[in-house]
Amino acid sequence: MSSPTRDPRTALRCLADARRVLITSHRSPDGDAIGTELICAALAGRLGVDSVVWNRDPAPAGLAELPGAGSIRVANALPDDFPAAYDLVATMECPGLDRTGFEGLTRLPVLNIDHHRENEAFGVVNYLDEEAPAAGEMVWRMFTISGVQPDADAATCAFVALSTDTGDFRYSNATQRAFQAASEMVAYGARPEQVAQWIHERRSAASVRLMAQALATLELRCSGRIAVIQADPGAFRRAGAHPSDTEDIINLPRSIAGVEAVVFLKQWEPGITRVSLRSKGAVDVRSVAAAFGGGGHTNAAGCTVASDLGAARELLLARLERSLECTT
Ligand SMILES: [Mn+2]
Repeated sequence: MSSPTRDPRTALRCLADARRVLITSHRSPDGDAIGTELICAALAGRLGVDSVVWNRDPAPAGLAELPGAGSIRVANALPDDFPAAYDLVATMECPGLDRTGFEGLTRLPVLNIDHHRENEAFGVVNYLDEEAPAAGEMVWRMFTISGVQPDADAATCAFVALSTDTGDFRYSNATQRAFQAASEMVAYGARPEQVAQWIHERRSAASVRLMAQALATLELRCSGRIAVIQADPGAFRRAGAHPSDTEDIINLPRSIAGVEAVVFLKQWEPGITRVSLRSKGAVDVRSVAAAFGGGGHTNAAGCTVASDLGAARELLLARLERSLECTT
């Protein structure tokens, strides 16, 4: 263990000193997770370091088209040649090692790269920067100081990470730093219109059907400041949808005038409810998620509640309404 650093040079040195690195990220990987893994793999390659990207869950549909995504391996356990054939593990945006869904990663030194505030600093090197707009921007910084030039594919993967985590440069983390990095990525060949198609125009029909089911449950509370939607096992069944088909649905209720916070409750297996939270401005949903053992950012967070949807809904809304000081 070592104390956290925001200096990309420390992380770059750690990666460059490796012979073969196993790169991984969190379960249900999003654009930042996948984009950051791929740019890290690209950087490793340019530094002469072998790498394997090894995930517990598949990438969302559109991201399978990202350059290099075909080389990502998805499995329930670590590779058979782990740890013998590797000398480093690199985790991308995992606040805790358990988020990877793998056990035994600590048999090797871990390079921990993340921008979540609650990161547990579990690595031998902890490159942590909660002001980074995306984990992909952090690895992009490593690339730009490395002395090797990112190619268009690497820039594209970094742009996917950055535009995903900033909600297409609309969230509060769309800072000057985010736009500066985006400008560099485009200069190196990232194509925003291609990335937008991958992220926004690769939905499955089932996910649009699930969207209809979820939106039909819309309820406004707290004088219209809170919007709640849900998808229960019946909704998943009727839509023919998978857990990965829930992405983006939460952004529609977020667009309602006057809404400050959105809750999306999802249940596809007995006794477990996944909760996504979004908010605008200073409304902090991370603390609400944290009260249930989850985490995230001020305006985007999530948690898992070990109960069926109805009970989880009561618990979650009670906590959120207290945090927004709702009177009605
Ligand atoms: Mn992220």
